[in-house]
Amino acid sequence: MSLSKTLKPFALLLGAVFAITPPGAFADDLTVKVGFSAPLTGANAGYGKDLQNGVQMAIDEANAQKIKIGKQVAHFVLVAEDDQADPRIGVQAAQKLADANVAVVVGHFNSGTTIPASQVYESAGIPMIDPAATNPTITNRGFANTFMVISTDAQNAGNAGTYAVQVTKAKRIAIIDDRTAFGQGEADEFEKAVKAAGGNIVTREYTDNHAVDFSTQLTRIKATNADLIFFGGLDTQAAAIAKKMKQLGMNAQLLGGGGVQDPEFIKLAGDTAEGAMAWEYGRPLAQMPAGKEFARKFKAKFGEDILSYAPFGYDATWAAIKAMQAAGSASPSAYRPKLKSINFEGVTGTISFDSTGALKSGASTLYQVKDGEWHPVVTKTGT
Ligand code: ABU
Repeated sequence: MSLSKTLKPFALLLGAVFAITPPGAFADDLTVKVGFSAPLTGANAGYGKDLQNGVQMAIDEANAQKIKIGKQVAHFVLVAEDDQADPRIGVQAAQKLADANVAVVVGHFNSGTTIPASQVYESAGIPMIDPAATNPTITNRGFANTFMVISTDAQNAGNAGTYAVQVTKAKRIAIIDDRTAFGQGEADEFEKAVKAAGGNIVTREYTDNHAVDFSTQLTRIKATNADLIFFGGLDTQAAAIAKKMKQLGMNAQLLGGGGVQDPEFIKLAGDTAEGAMAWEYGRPLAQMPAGKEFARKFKAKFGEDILSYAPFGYDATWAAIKAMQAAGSASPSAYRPKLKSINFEGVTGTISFDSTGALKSGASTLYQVKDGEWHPVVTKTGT
C-alpha cells in the first residue's frame, strides 16, 4: 500500500475535525451557536447593527475568558439572520435559526417581527431573549422560551402618559402612531395612561412606518390647538415630524416613546430637535456602574458610539451564557430553568425575570434635547 493511501484516512479525519472547528476554537471545545436576528438591511438596519455589535462584544469577551460549560471550554459563535424588519421574513429567519440548532436567540428588534418569531422559538424549544422589542404582548402569552431584558411599553409609554398629564401639565394631547405593532402598541399604552390620569386626548392620527411626509396629520393636529404631541414610532420619522412642526409654526411639545432618544434623531432633526422629549427604556447608561466603561470599550472595538440597544444585546447574551455555565450545558432543556432564575448585574441593571419572562426591575427614563444633546430628566421604576 502506498504511503498516500495509508495516510488518507487520517487526512480525512483531520479535514473533518478542522472543517467543523470554528476559527479560534480547539477540536475538544464545545461550540455553542448564539442565534441573532434583527434588521440588518433597510431603514432599521442601524438599530440591528448596533444590537449585533452588543451581542458580538459579549461573545468575544466570553471566548476570551475561556468559559467552561460542564468540562469543556465553550466557544461561542454568532449565527446572524437579517429579518429586514418584516414579520414574514422574521418568521423565516427564526426557522433558519431553529434549523441551525442554535442554543439561544438574541432578538429581534421590532415588536412586529418578535411576536410571530417567538412562536417559532417556542415550538422549537429554543429560548429567545429579547433585547429591544417592547410590545407587552411579547411576554403576555405564557411562552416558556420568551425572555426580555428590556422594559415593556406598558411601563415606558405608560410613564409617558402619566407624566404628560401630571407633570408636564399638558391640557390638549394629540397622538400619532406608525401602525406597527410597536408604534401602535405604545400609543395605546400612552393613551390608556393619559386617560387614567384624567388627561384630554384631542385627536389620534396615524401614518405608516415608511411615510416621510406628515403634513396631513400635523395640519389636522394644528387645528386642534394641541399643546403636546406623542409620537409612537422610531427616530427617523420623529425627526421628520419635528421639522414639519417647525415649518407649520407649531409650538406643541413633541414627545417620543422608545426608539427616539438617540443621536440619529438629533442629526436628522437639526435645530428642530431642541426641546424635544422622549421616554427610553432603562436607566441612563452613564449613571450605571459599568455603563461608561461599556461605552468606551464599544467605541474602541467598533469605531462608533452606541446608537441605542447595544447594551441590552450585550446583557441578553450574557444572561444566556451565565445560564449555560450554571447548568453545565448549552442544551436549552438543561439551561432554561437556570435562565428563569438568573440574577446578575448587567450593564443595563439587574437582569432577572418574572414568571412570564419579563424583566423584573425595569426602569424608564425621560430625556430632553438641550444644546443639541439628550439629557436625562427623570427615571421611573414601575409605572
Ligand atoms: N422598542 C423600541 C422599538 C422596537 C420595537 O419594539 O419595535
